[in-house]
Amino acid sequence: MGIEEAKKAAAIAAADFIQNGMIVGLGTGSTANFFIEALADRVKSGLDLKGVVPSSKATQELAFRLNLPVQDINHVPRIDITVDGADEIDPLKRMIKGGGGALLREKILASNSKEMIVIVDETKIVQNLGAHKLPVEILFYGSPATRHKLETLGYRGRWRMTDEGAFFFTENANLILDIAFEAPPVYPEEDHEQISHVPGVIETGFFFNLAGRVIVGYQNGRVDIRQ
Ligand code: A5P
Repeated sequence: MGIEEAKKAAAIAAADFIQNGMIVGLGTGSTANFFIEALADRVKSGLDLKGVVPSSKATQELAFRLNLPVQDINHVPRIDITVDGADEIDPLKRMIKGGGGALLREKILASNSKEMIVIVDETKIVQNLGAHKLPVEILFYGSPATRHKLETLGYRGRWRMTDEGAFFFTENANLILDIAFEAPPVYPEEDHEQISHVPGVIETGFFFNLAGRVIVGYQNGRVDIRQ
């Protein structure tokens, strides 16, 4: 077994928690894709979902292709469970997300769900957040000034670029600044606050107090569910 199988094992375990009549938020990324496939398999076997709400175009396309009942976030009252991956998660279930650039919509879904189930392979488990760069979504208007302001506060990063060398724009038409920490942040909540207070910052990839159950898939085939 390898990493892909570990992600898939966590995803399949998460699909078992979905019940008839639920509205399910769908995260973005390779692990979330395995969940969407596992969920579609359950629907084929008779699970009757009220709807699924995607966090990105890629997720929406996959959900449509697998005949899941896609709904617009603006037309659902509340989401029952959102299932999503993470780039890093620590023992306090604090996370860094946004490697795929969908952090803002992912956070909106997670914040409006009765529960967020996080699915990760074992490589995402960390003692301290910050080895991975922190994605920060930034309004294009005034973005050099916003970046400069962040630098004066000690947050240095690079604009995310596409493979073709153009600026990467999120689905909300914003930029992503990937901030690198020289040492793991001791109080990530304070960093989140400081960064968020800079005008032009839309959202950070820190996710706090959102994760419910965390399902970890291991390369030896084991799945661990942390309540
Ligand atoms: C998407 O913007 C991210 O938050 C993903 O959830 C995160 O990068 C995990 O992606 P993988 O499951 O592909 O590792």
